[in-house]
Amino acid sequence: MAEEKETKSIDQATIEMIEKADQDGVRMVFSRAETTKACPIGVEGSCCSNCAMGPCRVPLPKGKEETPEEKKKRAGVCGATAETITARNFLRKIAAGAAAHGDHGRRVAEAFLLAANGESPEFQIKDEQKLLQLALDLGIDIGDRSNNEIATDIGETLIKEFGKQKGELLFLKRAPLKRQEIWREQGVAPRGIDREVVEAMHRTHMGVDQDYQNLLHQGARTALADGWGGSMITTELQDILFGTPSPVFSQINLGVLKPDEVNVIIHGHEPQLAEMVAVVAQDPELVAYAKSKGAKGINLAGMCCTANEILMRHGIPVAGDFLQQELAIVTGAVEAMVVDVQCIMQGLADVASCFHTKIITTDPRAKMEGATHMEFNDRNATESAKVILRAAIDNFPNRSQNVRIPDNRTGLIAGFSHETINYLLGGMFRASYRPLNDNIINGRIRGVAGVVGCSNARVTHDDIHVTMVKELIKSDVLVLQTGCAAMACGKAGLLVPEAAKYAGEGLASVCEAVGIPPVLHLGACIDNSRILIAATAMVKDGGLGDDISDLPAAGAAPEWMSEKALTIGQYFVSSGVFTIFGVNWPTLGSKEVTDFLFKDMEKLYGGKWAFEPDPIQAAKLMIEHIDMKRKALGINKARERVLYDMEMRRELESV
Ligand code: BF8
Repeated sequence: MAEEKETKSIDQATIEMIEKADQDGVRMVFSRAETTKACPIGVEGSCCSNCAMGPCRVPLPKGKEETPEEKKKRAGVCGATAETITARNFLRKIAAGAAAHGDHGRRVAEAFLLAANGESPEFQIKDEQKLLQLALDLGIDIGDRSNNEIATDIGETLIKEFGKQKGELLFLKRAPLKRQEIWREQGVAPRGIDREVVEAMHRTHMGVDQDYQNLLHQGARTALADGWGGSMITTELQDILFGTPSPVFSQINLGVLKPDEVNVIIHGHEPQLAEMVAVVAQDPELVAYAKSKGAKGINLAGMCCTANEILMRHGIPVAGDFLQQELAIVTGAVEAMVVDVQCIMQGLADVASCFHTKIITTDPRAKMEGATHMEFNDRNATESAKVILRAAIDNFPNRSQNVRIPDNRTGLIAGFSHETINYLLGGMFRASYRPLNDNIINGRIRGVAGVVGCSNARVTHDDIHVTMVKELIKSDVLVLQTGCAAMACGKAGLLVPEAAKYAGEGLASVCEAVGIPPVLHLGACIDNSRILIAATAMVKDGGLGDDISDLPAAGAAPEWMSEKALTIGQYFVSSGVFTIFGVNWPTLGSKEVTDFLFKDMEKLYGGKWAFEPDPIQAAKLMIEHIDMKRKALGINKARERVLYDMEMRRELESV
């Protein structure tokens, strides 16, 4: 279970705005977390509400060993066992996460096709190189065809992946061969993305799949349909359409809001609208309009994963993470918060009613009582973005005197796509992961960890992320990040090369030689697919085994809260990665289900789950796992030999 919190956050801006909210009498997530306690039965997955004979609660008895007779009685009205109920609940969460990422991907694929067909002239193919590479990967003819013709074929091929009824998802072929064989052996190579989600919902309906192991294998298949399907399609198409990220410097935290400008926050996940708002915010006509209302200009900032998208591609500053969305409004300085889908708290409307902030919903799938709905249209993107910005500007004169913007903003570097890491390590003409693999083999880098996921009001905001990541880099583990986890470390100053001072000697020396931070920001949650590609590239470069499960690598989501995080964890485990979650664990109501995820999956998939809310303990488990993999590869001795004499330093600097 989650720790008992002493403080709500370690972030000063957050603490200051929680105090202001209290003074202003505003209720928000941090206060609701105190009054609305987590349900102790739901938290362990022991409640079934899948039919009207229930809800049936089958909690694990606490503090005593259960007799077989007692265990038999622990069943729903239909006879469903605690194992079935817990596994069904787990699978449903995975399906919801896969659906969220998949539906995001489908919308991007639709926008991509409109652009390719010339039906939304504002969007053009930005990354030709990646377009051609993807065409080659998919076996699409290049010849002397135009980019738009090639893009149309790519868009049509990939959009079919959602509704595919037979065969396997095309991107599974990107995985190491051994990994593909494991998926086929287990019968979990996903077919269409939608098909796996629908089947998961069918199998968890009352009276269908009643074998917890069978349910959990479908969990693997549905999650893989996200990681190697929905999410990967999204990342690829967004990069081609909006540009593949490369390193960019920016700033993060509520202090990026400006006292004398129209502050517009773009919040949510899908980048089409944000891309257009970023362009339109510079339109001289609109800037003049803002000035006519008494503002000095228009200040755009991001929130949640949309923030990561426009940070990675444009260097637009980040106002904050998931738990800071209401706090941005509490500053009193936000004219409009423009939202689309996912991770948007319903509490926003209530908080906004205490200030002048306009909440603008833009997506027909996600409306909110108390918000203004202004639909964003891909076909008319510029005009849609202008209408939204004008509404924000019109709201500037309504700003009251009750404004306090915390003076906290931290510099960070983002933009580490797979392509960038490849290029930074290997150089333009010999782009490769070879130097990374070599430095892992010689022990300067002990291993690689993905630390991703949300922030969660049940634990001390940012603390778990920052503590875990500092422990990992101190132990020479290179950290890759996405989502709100990256924001926590960004605020703590870990996403700049100077953070090498927190790293162990080996990792610090590599960071200094290559000029990278010890913690790399790879993008939004959807971009965890970049980590799958990076892991595969490491396998393919050689010397670190022949499967992702051989790599000295581990994953974590220590402050997770969303179903999407569980789906991501499950696709990493099913791809061979040891993955550890904090806060709480949703299958503790069944020992059998938990044992399957924490132990048996390793025998079947090469990866397994773990649960450890203490960030230092969790980091130690990850490091132990990394060391075990080093030993299996026969490279454990190298670390012991690492002595940093001048010759080794010179060799390193010539990388
Ligand atoms: O997809 S990390 S709180 S913002 S779910 Fe949401 Fe979690 Fe943040 Fe983005 Ni990801």
